[in-house]
Order: sequence, then structure tokens, then C-alpha cells
Amino acid sequence: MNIQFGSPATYWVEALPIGNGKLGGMVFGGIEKERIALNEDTLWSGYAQDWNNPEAREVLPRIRELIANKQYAEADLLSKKMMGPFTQSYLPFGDLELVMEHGQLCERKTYQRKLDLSTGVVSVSYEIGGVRYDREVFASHPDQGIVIRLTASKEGRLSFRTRLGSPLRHTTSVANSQFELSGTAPEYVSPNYHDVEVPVRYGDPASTQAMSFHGRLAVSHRGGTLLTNGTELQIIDATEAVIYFAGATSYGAGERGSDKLISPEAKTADVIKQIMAHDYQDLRQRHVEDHQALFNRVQLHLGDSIAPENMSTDERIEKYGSSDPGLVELLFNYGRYLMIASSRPGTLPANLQGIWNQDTRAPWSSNYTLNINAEMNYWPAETCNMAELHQPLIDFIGKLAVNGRKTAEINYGARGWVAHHNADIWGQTAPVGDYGAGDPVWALWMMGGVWLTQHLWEHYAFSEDKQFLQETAYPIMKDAALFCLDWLIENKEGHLITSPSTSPEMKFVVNGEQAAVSEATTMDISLIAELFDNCIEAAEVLHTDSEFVELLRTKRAQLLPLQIDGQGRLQEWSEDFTEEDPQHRHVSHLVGVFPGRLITHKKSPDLMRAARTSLEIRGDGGTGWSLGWKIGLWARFGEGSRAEQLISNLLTLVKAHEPGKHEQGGVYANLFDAHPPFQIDGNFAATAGIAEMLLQSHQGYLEFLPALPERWSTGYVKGLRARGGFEVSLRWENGKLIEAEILSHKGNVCYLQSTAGLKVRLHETEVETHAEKDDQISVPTQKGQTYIISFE
Ligand code: FUC
Repeated sequence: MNIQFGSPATYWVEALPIGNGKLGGMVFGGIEKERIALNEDTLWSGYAQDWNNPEAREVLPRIRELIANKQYAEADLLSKKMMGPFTQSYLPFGDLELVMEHGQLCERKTYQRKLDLSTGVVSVSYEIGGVRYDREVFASHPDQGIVIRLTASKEGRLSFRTRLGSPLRHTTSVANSQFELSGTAPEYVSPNYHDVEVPVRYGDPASTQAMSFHGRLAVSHRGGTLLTNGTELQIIDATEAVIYFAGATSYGAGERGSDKLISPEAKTADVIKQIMAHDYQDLRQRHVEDHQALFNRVQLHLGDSIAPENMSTDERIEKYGSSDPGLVELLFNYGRYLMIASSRPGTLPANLQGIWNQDTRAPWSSNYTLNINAEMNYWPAETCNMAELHQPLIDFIGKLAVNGRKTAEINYGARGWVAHHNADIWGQTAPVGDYGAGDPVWALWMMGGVWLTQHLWEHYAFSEDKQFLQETAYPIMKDAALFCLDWLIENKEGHLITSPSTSPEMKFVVNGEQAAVSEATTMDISLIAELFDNCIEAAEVLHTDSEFVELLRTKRAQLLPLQIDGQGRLQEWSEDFTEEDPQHRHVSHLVGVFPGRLITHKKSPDLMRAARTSLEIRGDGGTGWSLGWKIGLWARFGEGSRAEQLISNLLTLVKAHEPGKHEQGGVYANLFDAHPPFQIDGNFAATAGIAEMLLQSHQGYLEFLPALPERWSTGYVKGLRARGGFEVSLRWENGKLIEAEILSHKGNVCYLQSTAGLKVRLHETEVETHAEKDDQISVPTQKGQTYIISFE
């Protein structure tokens, strides 16, 4: 289960990612000069500011009037007055540099560099002068540091120098045999798509409000000597050495419950002290055990790999693509690996690049983009059995819900909470766009919070953790619903609509003019309808708020119904507008099909067919994340081979030195999703989409292999999760399901789609099943028991 190469990385997207949720590293595997590009997930520019804009409230009635009069271009223009500042940017920490004093390689063939997904360890090895050099690198979650072990096969042949550097303002020092880097983040970084005269602004060093950060290196060694010369650490004539890296920022200082009294310097000192108390094998074992406790929960086998074992991953992508079942498995497992490495309880949620970013002005600020990307990152969390890794997003939603209350009140005079298109570490909830410089097609979208609440509901639906529902999820969901109740207005026909409303990020054309804002886009209505449904269900589970439930039911019924357009598609806007780009990457109006569950074969077959037509016309192209979304959509349409086509399109190699077309996605050599540029969402969507092809549970019952492509004729999957507290393993042969194993965590009745010849056993005893309506079979289960279902 390796991503592997026969040479060092030249470009960052060829390097191999490691991470412990907080610290990230990209290992280049250089021979004479190694670079590990470092990140710490809380290192962002700026500080919490007031982003709310009272002017929004003033112009709102006029904007609504213009839209009602179909003066869309004018409404677009005026809606710029609703904008606030851009979000801040996620920053690179710096580089760990390593200079090996053995010169270059003569014999290229001896070189190998790989990331083993099953251990979370990157290794590099090669031979010079008859000595074999080995390097192992990992980011330890239990020990909170990055560990690098270097060995030489002959005694005394290991000599190197190491230090830290950073593109951000910093100073370095060496004291007590430790290398230290102290840095300051900029107070402002302008998005890379918004050029201004001074895009990166630092504050006055004496009074800056930006965060500080600190990195620390220490080395232990067997044989040889450690020298320090004030600018680096140097090891001479050793046989083995271990380098330890710790990094921290001042983020959180002053927040309630934070460790504000601990400076970043003290934090790194503490980590290094603790980590050095363990020997290398111990650290490695603790890391591998921790990683595998999450990684080994799920297994996928789609057939035997057809690629030679030592083939480098980029060659494998180019030569075989999705025709190599092993490569599809690797893509699936990589999404799980990247989630484990970028999102742990207590860390920030994975941003546009997870935690890996080398640019001071990262693409789209590497922020949280709420109109698709941030949600997409967490699509595999529940289905792929990593529910606790969903926690950072859940915590973040809680933070946005607090800040978004102010925005709802100040910007719109509404109750509840709102978030828009972008968020950052500071919990920005207002529309971005630099007070008018942005385009309403992305900046003006009020549904960020509404969509995010879907994650709270799903986290409950999979676990059925009522305490979580009561204490965390429902209050935030209810508050988001309150915002919607205030935001919705009645149109002339008595339907409830949103206005202004955009379908991210697609414009429509009216009278030869393009515009973004209109009323009641299908995405708005779909997200609100689903939130209301989820709130109603949640309140019923909790036996609470019966009046509120009634109100939601009434309002839900009054929402503008979804429509089918002249071409038989699910209509994207409330009117049958012509779109600016029929193959646009966003498929916002299909959100109710996937990841939502508003539109299904059972509930709304006509809308489902129309949605399928929409996707057909949108085509099989798009950015990396767009391809990823379409895998899940085709899975929901029940068309496995089409979903597989999208996986195949995603497995197109994008070469780092040929930047590729912005709207033509694929993967880089290291299998990172290419928008291009690198954006991690496509990796997560691919993993979630593959899981969705094999198991679905959004219709209230389990569906096995709902979208199995012809190519995956024989295989198995183990450990996927289904709503209702079930863990499911499946085995199939020649396209036919042979056996399913269901572990019941909650003792709920398990509903299955009825299949002829199905037999359910608990141990050796046959379990009685009951036929229900709609071709469902129900199986009573007991908590903690595993049921075997065989199909004849
Ligand atoms: C949205 C998308 C872009 C990109 C950006 C981060 O604006 O339309 O394609 O993914 O987010």
C-alpha cells in the first residue's frame, strides 16, 4: 500500500505527506539535501476582527425589490455593498533542511522513496560508497512531533547538518544543543487572486496582533559527535541519528480554557523533552499503533493489481489509471490516510489543502470554502469509519455558530446564525469580497451555516449518539433554522423564497447580460428543506420543541417547489435561465441528491431523473473536486460504471511542471488531487464516492453494492459504516453479492433492501426477518452482535 518513487521529489506535489492532525510535513527525499516542508495547522495570518457590515441590512430591501423586478444586473451591483473583508490565509511554517555530507548518488537504481499508508511512515534509502543510507520519517500523534531517523550501514559513516528555515519573518538560534526558530505571522495576507500593492503585511514587531510561532529541533545519535555552530546542528561520524521536530503557535492565547500561559517556546520545549525520553523503536511503535487503530478499520479489495510491484506511482497513474484495481484501492485508502493525518480531535478542520501548504499566498488562501470544499473534505468521515476525525469540523461549526449570530443580527437583522462562502481560523462568518471588490457569484451566498449543519445531523445519524444530538447538534441546527425562518420571504404566489440568492458559482444570462443574484436557487431551497427535515427529526428523537416542529413543517410545505426545466433538467434557478457555462464545475443544484438525501429514487423519482439529466449535460469533466463530487452523484443514481468513469478521469496525471488547465482536474504524482492547483477535497470526495458505490443508507435502509461497476466484478470491503449504528462488510463475486456481515452497535432494527434468496444468521442460528413495505426487510438486532447475511 505504497506511494513510491525511484527518485527524490523535485516539486512539492511530488513530495510525500505526513501529518499528525496538527503538524504536517512534505518529505522530498533529497539525497545530498533533504527538504521537509513543514506546517502547523494553527499558523494563519491576521487576528480576529469585526467583519460584519451593517450596510448589508440597509441595502437588503432595495436588492430584493430589484430582484423581484427582474433587474438582476442592478441587484448584482448593489449586492456588493453587503460584502465584508476577505478571510485570512493559512501559512507555511517553513522547512526542515538536512545536508548529508556524503555527496551525490552514483547508482540511481539503489534509490527508493515511499510512503507506506498502512504505517504512516515515509522511508528513503540509497547506497553511496558501499554504504546503505536509510531514512524514516513520521509525524507522531501520540508524541506530537515529527521524527526522522537516519542510519548508515557502516559504522561512523553518517555525517550531516540540519536547521530550520521559514519564508515568514523569523530569527534563529542554537542553545543547549537545540535549534530554535521564532517567527511572527503577517497581520494580513491578501488572497492570491486579489492583487494589491502590499499583499503581505506584517505588524510592528513590538505591538503586532498577529500570532507568533516557534519551531525546535533536537538530535540524538549513536556514535560520532554533535556539534553546534550557532546556525545549525551538526552530526559528525555517527552511525545512527534521530532528529526531533516540534512546532507551535500562540493561537488560542487568551481564549477560555486555552493554555494561554504556555508560550510556543515552552510548548516546543515540552514536546521535545517528552519525545526524547522514548527510544526510536518505541516512538515508531506508538505512532504505528495509533495510526493503525484508525486505518485498519476499513479494508477494500477490488481485484489484483496489474502494475509491477516497483513501478513508481506517477508511472502507474499514467500507464494504468483506473484499469488497475490496486490504484483505485490506493486512491481510496489515501483519502483515509490523509484524513487521519490532517484531522484529529482538538485540531482545526482540514482546510483547502488539508494541513499541507508551502505558499505564503496559498491558492484561495487555503481557507475553509463553505460552498463545497470544506464540506467535501468530511464526506468520508462517517461512511469510512473515522467518525471521531469529524470532530474538528464539528467544533469549528460551533465556533461559526457563535460568530455567525452577530453576523445574522448586524448584517440582516435576523435571529439564529449565518455563515457565507468563506471562513478562516478566526471564524469569519460575513460575506468576503473586500467591501465590494468581490464577485457576488461567490461572495453572496448565505447558506454556509445551513450546509454545515448537515454534518451535525449525519454525525448523529451514523452513531445515534443522543447526547451529542441534544447537547451539540440540535441547538446549532435549530439556530441555523431560525436564521432561515427570518431570511425566507414570501413571494407573490405565497411561496417562501430566499433573496438575494446565488447558485455557487454559476452566472445566468438574461437579455445578453450575465448576473449572479436572483431568488430561491435550487441549492438554497434544497439545503433549507433538508435542514428543516433534519431539525424536525432531531426534535422528535429528543421529544422536544413540538411547536417549533409544527412551525417548521408549515414553512417546509410553503418552500418554493423544485422545478424541472425545458431540457428536462433539475432547474438550477427559480426561473429557467440560460447558464453562463453548461459544463460548469459546480453542481450546486444537485446537492439534494448527494451529499444530501432530499431527492431519492423512492421519494422523488421525477426530480431524481431530472437531476440525472442535469449531470449528464454538465458532463464528465471538471476540476478535481468536481470530478470527486460526480463520483458520489453517479453512485446515488445507481450507475456504477459511470461513477467508475469519473474515478478514471480523476486518475489523470497532472504534472507539476506542466501546470495544466485550471478546469481540468486529475491527480499529481503523489496522488494529491489537482484542481489544479492542489486542493485536498477531491481526494476526500473520491474516497467517499467509492464508499457510496458500495454501500448506501440514506434512504432509511441499507443498500448493498448500489453502484458496483462492471470492472470491480469480484472483491470485498470491510468496516464501512451505515446510518443507524451499523458496521458493514461485503463480499461479492462476478458482480454478485455473496455475503454481508453487519455489526450492530446500537441494537436497532436493521432495514435492508429486499433481495431474493437472502438468509440472515446470528452465529449458527437463522434470524427471522420481516417483510416491510417498499420491498424492505427488517432484521431485529442486538447490540454488539454480528449478523451474517448470505445471498443465494
Ligand atoms: C470555489 C471553487 C473553486 C475553488 C475554490 C477554492 O470557489 O469554485 O473551483 O475550489 O472554491
